[in-house]
Amino acid sequence: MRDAITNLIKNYDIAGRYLDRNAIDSLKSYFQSGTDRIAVASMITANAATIVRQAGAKLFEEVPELLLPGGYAYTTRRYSACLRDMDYYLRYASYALVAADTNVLDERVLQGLRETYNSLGVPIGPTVVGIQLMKDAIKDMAFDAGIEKTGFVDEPFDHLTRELSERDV
Ligand SMILES: CCC1=C(C)/C(=C/C2=NC(=C\c3[nH]c(/C=C4\NC(=O)[C@H](C)[C@H]4CC)c(C)c3CCC(=O)O)/C(CCC(=O)O)=C2C)NC1=O
Repeated sequence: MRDAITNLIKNYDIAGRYLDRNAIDSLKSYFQSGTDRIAVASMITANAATIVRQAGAKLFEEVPELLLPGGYAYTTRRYSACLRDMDYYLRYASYALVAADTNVLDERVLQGLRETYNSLGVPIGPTVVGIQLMKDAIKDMAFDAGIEKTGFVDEPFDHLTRELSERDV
């Protein structure tokens, strides 16, 4: 698992170089966004159940066939598995937000996930919609709490989306 700082130091150590202007700039931007990252992570912790439930409800409104016989949230078992997956995405996204690095997502969430979904037949498209709905809800929450620049919130959710959607070549 990596965070923005260990990653940067590792790269400079490999090159045997002192921290230069670029390094200092990215450290500054990490520390400047730090308080906001922590605030958003604690907002997620306090509202996780609601965020998952509401994003799930919206997802099933947008893609109602998921809940019908033959759909991938049909039966209580699958429905719960779906919301549980959304909860995983949210929890790991909150770690990645604090780390300012998406490596934790690669190591703990994404490895083998697309293959698992494909072999079970779980559709990726609606999963991505669910992830984006959680992102939007959190950005609204952050903005309402007075955080003006919420762009950093996109990183982990867009990373999950990008990696999940990637096609085999
Ligand atoms: C922490 C990292 C981690 C992740 C991410 C994870 C995902 C994950 N989701 C699974 C299943 C599943 N995931 C879904 C998800 C959905 N159904 C829908 O209609 C939607 C499109 C979507 C929700 C947004 C469903 C329905 C299953 C059960 C599929 C089945 O068994 O038929 C499975 C198969 C095993 C199981 O059922 O538990 C895994 C491994 N497991 C992990 O340990």
